[in-house]
Amino acid sequence: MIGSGSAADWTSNDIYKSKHGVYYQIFVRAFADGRGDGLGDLRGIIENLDYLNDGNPHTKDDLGVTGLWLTPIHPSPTYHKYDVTDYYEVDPEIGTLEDFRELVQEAHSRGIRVIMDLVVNHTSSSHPWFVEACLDPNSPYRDYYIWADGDTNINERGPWGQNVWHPAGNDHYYGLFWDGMPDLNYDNPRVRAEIKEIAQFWIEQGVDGFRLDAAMHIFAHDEPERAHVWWNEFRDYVTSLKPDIYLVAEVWDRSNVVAPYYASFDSNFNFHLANLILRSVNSGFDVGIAKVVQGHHEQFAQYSPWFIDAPFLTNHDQDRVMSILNHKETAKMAASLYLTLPGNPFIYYGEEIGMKGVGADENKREPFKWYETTGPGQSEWRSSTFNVGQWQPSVEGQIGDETSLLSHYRNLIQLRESNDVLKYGKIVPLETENRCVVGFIREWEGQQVWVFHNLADSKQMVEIRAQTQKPLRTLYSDGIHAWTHMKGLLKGELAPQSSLILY
Ligand SMILES: [Ca+2]
Ligand SMILES: [Ca+2]
Ligand SMILES: [Ca+2]
Repeated sequence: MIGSGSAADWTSNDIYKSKHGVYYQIFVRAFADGRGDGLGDLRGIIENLDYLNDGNPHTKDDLGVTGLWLTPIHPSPTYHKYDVTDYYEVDPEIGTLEDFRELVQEAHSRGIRVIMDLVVNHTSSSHPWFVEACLDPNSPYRDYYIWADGDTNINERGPWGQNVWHPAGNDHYYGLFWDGMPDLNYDNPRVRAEIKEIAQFWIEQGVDGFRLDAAMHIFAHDEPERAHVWWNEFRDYVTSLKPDIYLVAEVWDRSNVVAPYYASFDSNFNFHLANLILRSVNSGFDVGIAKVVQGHHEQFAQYSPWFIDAPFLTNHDQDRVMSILNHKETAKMAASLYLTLPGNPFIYYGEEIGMKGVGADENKREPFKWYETTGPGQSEWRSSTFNVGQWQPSVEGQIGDETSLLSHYRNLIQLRESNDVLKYGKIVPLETENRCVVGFIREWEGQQVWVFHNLADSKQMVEIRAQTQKPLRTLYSDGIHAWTHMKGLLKGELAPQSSLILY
């Protein structure tokens, strides 16, 4: 086991526990405008922290998330900012370094940790390093990037059929995603030193961790062994500065490819699981989610005993959940599933109110709908095309409605955050003998929680051996269920598209 010896050096059970929480991904430009120019910014997030978590466990009208992931906030020529021109600044459109420090402080006072995107596979082609590298072949920045030589096939195609070599004068440079994003050269120790310095800077500003963009693409041709050497070097460095730093990576691939990255990172987004959850709730038939999760975890544990899975439904690169599922009750089921699984769930902003969006990336990043029409703080970075008219989800329209999707998210997040077994526990699949019912046990420090989700739009029966020390009781229920637990036998009828959690 690669992880067990080395991992223990850089973490401990207390640190492991401190890294757990429910995260909320904010696409900064779309979330909230605090400065009146119609573009989302850091001030807008600060002003709306009470919506996310007011820091008071006795009030229940806030969402209750305990972590934020901010998409890139650095200066950049694009609206999405995944191509950075200055890693040490905040884009003026988004705010200032002081705003960032204030956001972190205000978030911490509410029990919210803040992580930020670290986009270092590539820079912007407008980054001064790249500009100088192009202008002067003798510049020290030339070797920050990857240049074609006599042996290079400049017609090489990347994994999505795209051109990866792009002309600059008489030369060609490597840019996996597009010509505006030249890849950095991680064979150059000066590049590695620069990236560590950037991370140090943001740790000094108070950040709690990083979401590592395109983590598997660090070396051309996706050489995983070399990527691991670099990421372990990075992990060791940032952990030496901040022992409880949380690292979650984008490794958009199947679980056997993802698993080795647990040698470097606390978490990796579970793309494969997201797909299975959406397929299952959409069809009403479980594809075997609990067993799949258990299988993934066996793979992850080979690389680190401290792995924290990162279940989610969709992110800023994918069609929105409500556009895939279309029905409020089905969207509730999807939420119930991933918010009761092990790991750190990541909610994409707007998912909790059922925002829609498909196709072009901008459609998946529409302004967060605070109001039925409009009001202070509303981002207007683009006019909504998916979230207007008949389908108009909003916080204003849902916050006081106990049957709303927003209330459902709030209830499940608060349940999870208040229950150590749901928060930290591992998963043991249950054989429910019913293809419509997902069943599993969560276990933590000798305690158990029994979870059942009926994905079908009809009542479903379950009958299962449940040898427990005392009869099971209801922890959570969002349907009218009829069930008994006697003589080690749990029998019940589950209401359509609903969940029952026992302890
Ligand atoms: Ca603004
Ligand atoms: Ca509260
Ligand atoms: Ca790369």
